[in-house]
Amino acid sequence: AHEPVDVRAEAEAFLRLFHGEHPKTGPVEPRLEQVLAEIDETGTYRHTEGELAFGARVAWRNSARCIGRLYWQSLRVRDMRKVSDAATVAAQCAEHLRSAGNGGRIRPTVTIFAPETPTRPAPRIWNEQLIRYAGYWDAETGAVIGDPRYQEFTEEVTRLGWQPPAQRTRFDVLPLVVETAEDGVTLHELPRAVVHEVELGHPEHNWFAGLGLRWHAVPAISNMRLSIGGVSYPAAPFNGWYMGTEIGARNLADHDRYDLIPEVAERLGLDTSSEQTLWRDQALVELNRAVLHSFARAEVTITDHHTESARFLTHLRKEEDAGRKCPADWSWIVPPMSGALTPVFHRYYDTEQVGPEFVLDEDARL
Ligand code: HEM
Ligand code: NRG
Repeated sequence: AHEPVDVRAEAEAFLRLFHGEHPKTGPVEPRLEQVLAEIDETGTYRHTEGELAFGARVAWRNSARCIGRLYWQSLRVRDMRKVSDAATVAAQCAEHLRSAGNGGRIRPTVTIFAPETPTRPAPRIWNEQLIRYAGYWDAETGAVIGDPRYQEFTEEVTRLGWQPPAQRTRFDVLPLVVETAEDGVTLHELPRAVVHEVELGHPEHNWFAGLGLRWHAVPAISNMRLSIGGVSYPAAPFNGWYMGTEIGARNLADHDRYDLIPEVAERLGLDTSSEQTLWRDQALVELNRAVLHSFARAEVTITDHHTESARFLTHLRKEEDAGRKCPADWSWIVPPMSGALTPVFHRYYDTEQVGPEFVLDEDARL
């Protein structure tokens, strides 16, 4: 459950924003009158396609934790508001991955499913992202096989009836869990063809490929509610492309994730007898070089933290020129390695949040 929203006030603020930024749509008053009447009658209102696309793009523009916002205006918006049944939600998530993955030339995309209304609950996707790897507790070794972040979620989908592959690996793709009023909680395996993955190798060290590491090409967050002008879209999965450090400095490196720094350091033959040799830092750099090299070799869109930091400053400049504040969260914007080497480190940001926005609900699963 979230804060009660004042639908009328939020609708008015949003419509004024939309008409203010789109002079060609004419004065806001006639549309506002129509929307307020619709709210009086039904408790909610229907966005036009133009309002929906603008709302989604501005929700990206307002994402204070996102360094990748320079291209917010080019977000592809798939209007799936007609869709509320589980099978079609799952099928359209698969189609999202296929069309957004686009053979490696990734296209930032959001798919917007049916909104919450006073008379009908919206569909929900339980997964944190459309593609995530299972984590299995292995009693024999007392360690997790796969991604420890998803150990609990993996147990939950297993209780719901998911059958892990006979041969478990570190990179088994979890099924989608879709919840709807009509069908309850349902499991849906993603078609293999829409799960584009990159096998990791290193530009110089041939042994690196032998580690058997891989990662999925498309990060698609699926547990954030899209909130536009007093209307809530709980199922609105979105994607851009990866910044290499998300994989190389966090997913594969964090101690409570794949924890690969010690193994990479050992294979590099580093002196791990003292922290002062900075063997961790050296291994981290090679792991991140492997990620960027491998995505480039596979012709899958990716960005590095230097390029992206510079782009983000360009974005800030453009927002300022447009007369807008740009909310940003320093602790998320600064990359998780080499922070002070990037210009985003050396300044502070506006922090007050504004709508439309993507919201992580308290009650979101994982
Ligand atoms: C967070 C980069 C596209 C919305 C982030 C983070 C990075 C990033 C590095 C921090 C993630 C973390 O530390 O775990 C990018 C890049 C994109 C992109 C390189 C390429 C186009 C998008 C798009 C949207 C979006 C298309 C929405 C339409 C967000 C949101 C967060 C975020 C809401 C915060 C997620 C959270 O709270 O967990 N992005 N992003 N980003 N991004 Fe982007
Ligand atoms: N760190 C997460 C993904 C978070 C969002 N990052 C993006 N979003 N690049 C991970 O999977 O590593 N995006 O929409 O592109």
